Amino acid sequence: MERTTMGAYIGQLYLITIIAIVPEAISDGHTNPGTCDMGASKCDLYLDVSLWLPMRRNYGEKVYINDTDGRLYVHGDESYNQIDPDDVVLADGSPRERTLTLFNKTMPGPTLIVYVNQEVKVHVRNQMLSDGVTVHFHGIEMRGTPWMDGAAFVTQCPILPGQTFTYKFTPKRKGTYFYHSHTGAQMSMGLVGAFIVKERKLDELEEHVMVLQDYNNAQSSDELFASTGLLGFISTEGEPFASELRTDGSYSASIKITSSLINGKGRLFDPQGNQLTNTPLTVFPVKQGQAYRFRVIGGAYSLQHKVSIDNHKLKLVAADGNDIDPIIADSFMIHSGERFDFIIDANQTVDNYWIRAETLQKYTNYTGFAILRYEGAESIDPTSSVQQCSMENMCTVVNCPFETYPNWTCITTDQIHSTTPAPTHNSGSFKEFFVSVGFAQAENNVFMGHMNGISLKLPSVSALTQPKEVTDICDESKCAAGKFCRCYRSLEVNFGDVVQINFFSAGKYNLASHPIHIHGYSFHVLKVGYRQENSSVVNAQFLNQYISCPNEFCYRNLGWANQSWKGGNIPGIDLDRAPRKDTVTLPAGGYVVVRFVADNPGLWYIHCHQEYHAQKGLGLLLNDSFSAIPAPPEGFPECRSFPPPDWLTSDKRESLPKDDENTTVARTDGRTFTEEEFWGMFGALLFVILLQFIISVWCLRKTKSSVSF
Ligand SMILES: [Cu+2]
Repeated sequence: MERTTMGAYIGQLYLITIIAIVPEAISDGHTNPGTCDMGASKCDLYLDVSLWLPMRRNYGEKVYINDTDGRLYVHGDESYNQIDPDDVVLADGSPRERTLTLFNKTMPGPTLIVYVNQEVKVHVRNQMLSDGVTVHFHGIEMRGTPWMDGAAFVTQCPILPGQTFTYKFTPKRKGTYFYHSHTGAQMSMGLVGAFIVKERKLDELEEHVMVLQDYNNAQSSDELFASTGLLGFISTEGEPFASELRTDGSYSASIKITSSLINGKGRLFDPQGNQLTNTPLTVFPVKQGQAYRFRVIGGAYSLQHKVSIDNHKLKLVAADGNDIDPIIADSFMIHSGERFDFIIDANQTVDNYWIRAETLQKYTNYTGFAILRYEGAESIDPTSSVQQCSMENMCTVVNCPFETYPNWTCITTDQIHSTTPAPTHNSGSFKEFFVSVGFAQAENNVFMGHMNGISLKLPSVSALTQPKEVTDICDESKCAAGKFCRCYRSLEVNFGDVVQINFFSAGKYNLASHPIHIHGYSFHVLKVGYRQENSSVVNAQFLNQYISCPNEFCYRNLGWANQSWKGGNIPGIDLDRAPRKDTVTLPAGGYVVVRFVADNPGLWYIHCHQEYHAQKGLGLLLNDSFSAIPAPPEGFPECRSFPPPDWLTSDKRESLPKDDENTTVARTDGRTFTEEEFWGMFGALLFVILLQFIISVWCLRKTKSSVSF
């Protein structure tokens, strides 16, 4: 009898465990994601992540572009049935095949439209064969749900092949956002899509969404990484690492790109600018006399683009989802992770006009093209020409990563005006951080990304939800002024702190501008500083009129050159109008000052949004009011490494990538428990034993009593 009771008890436990691990069922309608109902309080959206190939209609039907008519046909189809360009992932039209990883087999993924204060559930199903994935909703602050931020090994474990995960959150603010993979280098695989949050009212204007991407038609970033080794950086052959000189004198220090895409379509050019593919492009239809809102998303993983429409002025009305005082411009610059909304008046002759996403590359042409087509115009390529900028006819360009450029009037990021004021430095406890950003020469001549000389090493657990298992925590006292370290590092802030971070593109290797993204926040950009004109970007000293550096590396112990700037007293900043963004371009050799109030408890990733740079460790974490972070939902997935107990201390460690000698390993002896945890577990064990004893005694007595009758 006692055995039966025990068996039932174990059975119950087993059942409870099974119920807990069965994933939420996927309903049949999961291939039709898209727009939520305006009136609904809740909304379910579905994303399937799977492998796919460009220039295919189905798995077996390879598509080609006919040179003479520019239309699509299936190879070997002698009846020449035209293929709808929207049925094919075209990319740059190159016949070269490479693997893509896509949301719902489209590139970009489906545009998701939700409403303010709607409870959104995005069900993600990983249908890949071999790789994990996570989805980050870029710009959504995830207030109260920090574990839904989608940053792999920061806020969650990757979703494994065959697994599902449901992102449940409530967007609080309207705006243009996007979703993308935040695992490894999967943005370069095509895992990007628009995420639009609208107010619950009808659109004032008809809208178009424009997702910009950069693309390599031969290899993904992972493959490019592999050909140099994950830690490699410099390739003497010029590929896969391509540090290309730009016309502003800085470099796009990143990996090889072949083309740019607008909504997944683009054309390939040779270095002389000759068009190599005649890909059908994205067409944005307009009617003469009407105005349209365009939502532009910087979904590139490496390149910065300059967006313009021939013969049309752009009225910029929002930056990173935040309203701004409208700016009339000829074009704007947008880096990976940024978004801009603009309005155009379709006030030109009925015709086709080029939409251009140009890059600043000096010797290569990666321009992305799309077509603005007026109703009544022929279905042909535009013949319009790009605006010529001259001394007499200066072009107005918004969000330049430099202050001046020949024949341009630059409106810099801090000259964009917000409609909400920034916090003053004395409106709470003020915390000021100095963060140098760039690349550093580590051991074996390998270059690593760093912030303050520390290359971020993400843990092998979800740091937010398994904080006690985070290893390789930096011992900053050992990362002395000129020393480079590779470890896990966070900035600590408390609820209510007014946080100011001064990012500097300082030090020896500051060749490139970096789009800095802060998760969990929309911050105010108080000031952007640029390198002096004609100064060499590799000269560490040119910034010294603004900051003081202890040595040429500028890793730690940084400060303002003028001490009176400390404590939030930078002269000339306009708190009432400082723009609000979640991603800001730190100019090569310049600085950016951002400020926000720490009112969103969580563990937030701060990193360069160029995927390759983040992979190289260019980031850190914001440990925001840790004790106030709410507990994750019950059953939230965990993950961890499972080395043999002697792994980390034995010579076997030699076969792991070698860490910098200054790295500290927080736990080398496996899982350790705090005193509280120990007594908690001891109590629970005691309770279970006592319960079993009572049940056994009760059963025994019952057996005896039944025998007596
Ligand atoms: Cu970067």
